[in-house]
Amino acid sequence: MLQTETLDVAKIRKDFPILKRKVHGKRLVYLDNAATSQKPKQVIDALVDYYSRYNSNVHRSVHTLGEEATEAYESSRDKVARFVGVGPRELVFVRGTTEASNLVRYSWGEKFVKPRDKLVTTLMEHHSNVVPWQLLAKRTGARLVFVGLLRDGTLDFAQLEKALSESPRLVAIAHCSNVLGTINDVRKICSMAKKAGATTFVDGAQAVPHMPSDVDAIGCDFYAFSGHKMLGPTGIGVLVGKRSLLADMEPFQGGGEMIREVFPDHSTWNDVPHKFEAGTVNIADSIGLGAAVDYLSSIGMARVRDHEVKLLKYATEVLQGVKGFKEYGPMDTDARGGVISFNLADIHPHDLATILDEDGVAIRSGHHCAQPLMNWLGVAATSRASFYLYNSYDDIDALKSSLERAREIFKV
Ligand code: 7TS
Repeated sequence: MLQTETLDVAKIRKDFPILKRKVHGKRLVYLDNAATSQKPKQVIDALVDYYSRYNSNVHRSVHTLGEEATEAYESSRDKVARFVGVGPRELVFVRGTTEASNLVRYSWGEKFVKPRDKLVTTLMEHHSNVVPWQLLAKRTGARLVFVGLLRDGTLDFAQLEKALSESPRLVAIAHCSNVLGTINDVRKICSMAKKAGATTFVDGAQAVPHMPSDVDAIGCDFYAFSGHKMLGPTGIGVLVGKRSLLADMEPFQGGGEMIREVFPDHSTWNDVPHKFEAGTVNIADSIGLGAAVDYLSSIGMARVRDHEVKLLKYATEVLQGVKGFKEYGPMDTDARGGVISFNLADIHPHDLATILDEDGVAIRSGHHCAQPLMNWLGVAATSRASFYLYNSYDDIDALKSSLERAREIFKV
């Protein structure tokens, strides 16, 4: 059953060469999209085209190749900025979400955070939205505070209000959890945080690939995401920042292209966003990300989201029928991304993922770089299936039969 009402999955799958391969002689059922997505040939072709036709450095050479590369790099910035509803001057190309939070930690944090300041994050964060703030707290003498969750895996707003009553310097929160799938009302949270005088950092790594994004409307100070989770190449991602804030911040790395003038005793900085893009940038992959955005736009993000909600509803229903299946996260599928974290009886998630792999079914197992959350759930690890636009009901059926086979093998 390849057709959902929203997307023509059979047609989409033809664009993804990797989906033709077999794993252990079985059709590849790729359900590890929260870790990284597969790439359509349009993105692969954009990389080949750059390297084979106009490979050159950007922002420096007046020859034809240099001009073409610069034009492609900057038009990719324009495209990605439009895709998330911001201006191109607010968009810094970085390696990914992790580099974005570390940039904020250095360039904003070490300038503006003072001893005894409070930094607020939550128990559902990926480590890239925890560890940089721990390092910042250690360096500045600030204190990191965690907002907890309600039993259904949604944010505890009473705890958030309490944390905000102490006038924190920073509130850092995921738009969508990579484990529970919880979609946070970041617009409301940023408005509350702003009233409390805090700067806001939103981790959009699991949101931008899967739903329409309007970062300007969220009203945050910083917003980050990774290209490789949204059909783009690895090694390219985005930090969006308010222009005045980016202008006030210290540079992240020093070197070529981020300067205006260099004297023996000091330097002055290039305009934002170039101030934060030192050295030779990741030209090819930023162009690849532009192609990914074109691909997603041609499908339409509202349709991608709608498709994933249908898959989530179907999966929740079908998998509940597997004896010993225990799912984590909010049960309201409309307020949840296309992610299902689960355990099956007492089978270790790594063993389960190995059995599933024999059937060509790729899921992730482990702590998902969210150990504070695992601790809160009271488990060392979970298994996780995560969906994207090329998945369909047949993938969920394959997951179910593989789980049944694991039950037989482990006799649970
Ligand atoms: N934030 C969230 C919510 C994430 O899910 C991830 C990666 C990151 C940040 C870091 O992104 P990166 O591109 O800088 O690595 N999440 C996962 C995952 O769930 N499984 O593998 C990577």
